[in-house]
Amino acid sequence: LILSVPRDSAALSVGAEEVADAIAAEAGRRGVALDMMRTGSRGMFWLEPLVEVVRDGVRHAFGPVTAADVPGLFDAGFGDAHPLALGPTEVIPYLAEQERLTFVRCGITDPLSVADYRAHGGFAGLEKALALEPAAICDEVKDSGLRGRGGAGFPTGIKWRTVLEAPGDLKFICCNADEGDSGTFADRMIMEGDPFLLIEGMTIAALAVGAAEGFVYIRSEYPHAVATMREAIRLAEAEGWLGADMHGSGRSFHLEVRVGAGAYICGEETSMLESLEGRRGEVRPKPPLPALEGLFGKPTVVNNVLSLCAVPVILERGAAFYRDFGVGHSRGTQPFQLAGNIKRGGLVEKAFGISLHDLVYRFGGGTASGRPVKAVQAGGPLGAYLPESLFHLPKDYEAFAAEEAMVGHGGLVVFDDTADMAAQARFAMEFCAIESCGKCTPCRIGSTRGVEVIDRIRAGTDVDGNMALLDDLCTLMADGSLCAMGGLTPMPVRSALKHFPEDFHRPRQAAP
Ligand code: FMN
Repeated sequence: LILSVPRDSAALSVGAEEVADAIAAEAGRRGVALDMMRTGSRGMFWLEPLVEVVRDGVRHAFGPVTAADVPGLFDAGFGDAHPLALGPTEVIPYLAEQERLTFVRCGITDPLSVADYRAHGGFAGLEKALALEPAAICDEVKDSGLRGRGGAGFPTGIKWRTVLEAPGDLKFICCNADEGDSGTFADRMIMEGDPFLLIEGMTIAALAVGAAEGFVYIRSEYPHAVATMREAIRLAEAEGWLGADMHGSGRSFHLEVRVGAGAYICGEETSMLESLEGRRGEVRPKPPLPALEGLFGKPTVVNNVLSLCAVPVILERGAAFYRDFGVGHSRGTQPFQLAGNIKRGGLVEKAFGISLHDLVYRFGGGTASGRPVKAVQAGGPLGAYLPESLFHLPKDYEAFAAEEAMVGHGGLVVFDDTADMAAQARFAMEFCAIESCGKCTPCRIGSTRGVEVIDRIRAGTDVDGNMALLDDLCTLMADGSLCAMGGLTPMPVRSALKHFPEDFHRPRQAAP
């Protein structure tokens, strides 16, 4: 019996470990020879724990499986007649309709087997990069159209070029794996399910800019990701893919994991650098850009996990291959993450250009509660609340910006019609008040005043006067904050006011 059970945190949180134990025990009792592999998650969370059994070389899915289901699954010979049988995994529409470039191995391979990674095309991008000049690697990434997946959407190749051209012998690659956005989990899934991909992407970045050291900054809430990354680094070093004189190339790259202490602001890149240097996570003014004066004042690449994980396939298959996916200035694919009140939550990697409607309904199946969808918050806690009338919007950085919204890290949090958008607007200000690093006044004080003003509006006190005050405060925070923490907090507030005025006891404006 050949099967796999995920060891991803999402699967573990709903009992994957108990299922794996039950399968091992049952196989032992029945004298069945068992070959069980622990994998990452396929990203279909409503089906976790998802057990996959290999029959005639094809993986067949069963889920969601509990430990109590295990004897029955053995009785049925893990056959198609069992009520939990889902058929061949790859033809489940949720998976079959995706365009997986980054998540191509996740849930399929053993995350801690270099051999398995190699057998599934791993390190092919790094092998190409080892034969290229640094500037040529930067150009390939620039030509692919890859933009930063951490939120700001800055072109990755241009950032690398800046670091390459910055003077200095000591340069760093820092991977931002703080993943603080609500409803996001793609960074974690990759680190737990395909950690060599991140190692490969970071190593290519190091070759591109001439860096010899790198750090993966992981939030403390991700203990499994921390452990998996550390072990993967050890294995990659042991097999010569990392460390001194990689594969006889004469080039070296050392990688370490650093664990954050749990602050949303530590995902902001300059704050993350402070934290990496051992200080409290406070934002630094920009300029200087981290690309020129970053970690310990040295030229530094700061990239999100997903940006770095997009790089190997770009090197392996060429910039044009990657650029062929997507629309406008949003090229390639984005691992979108469906969360909140949604029937089929999980990871959907698609080319840019897919509509919100398709993500929420075609993939997500609408709300988990079965009630109508009221809003989607796109791009984390600082992103806009979008009503159904905007669900035609394609996932595209510019199309979202035109509607005062953002794609961000690709997270979507769905709300049904029982949600109170005035309460959500208050929450945005409260979140900022709690998570602000306190360095600048608009963010530190403005957010607290924002909570108070929204409370007065919700209580019906001088609504017109307080509305004007809130608008003024939002402008001040957007224009005057040191970083996008205070700068973007007005986005969810303003979107709630604009799209759901009735929740603030205001009449809906006629469409222009
Ligand atoms: N970027 C991330 O990659 N992960 C995060 O958790 C994250 N959190 C952020 C939190 C705040 C308050 C702000 C203002 C920004 C955050 N960012 C985060 C964006 C980073 O500042 C930065 O733009 C990003 O790491 C750059 O990498 P990229 O170009 O690959 O996206």
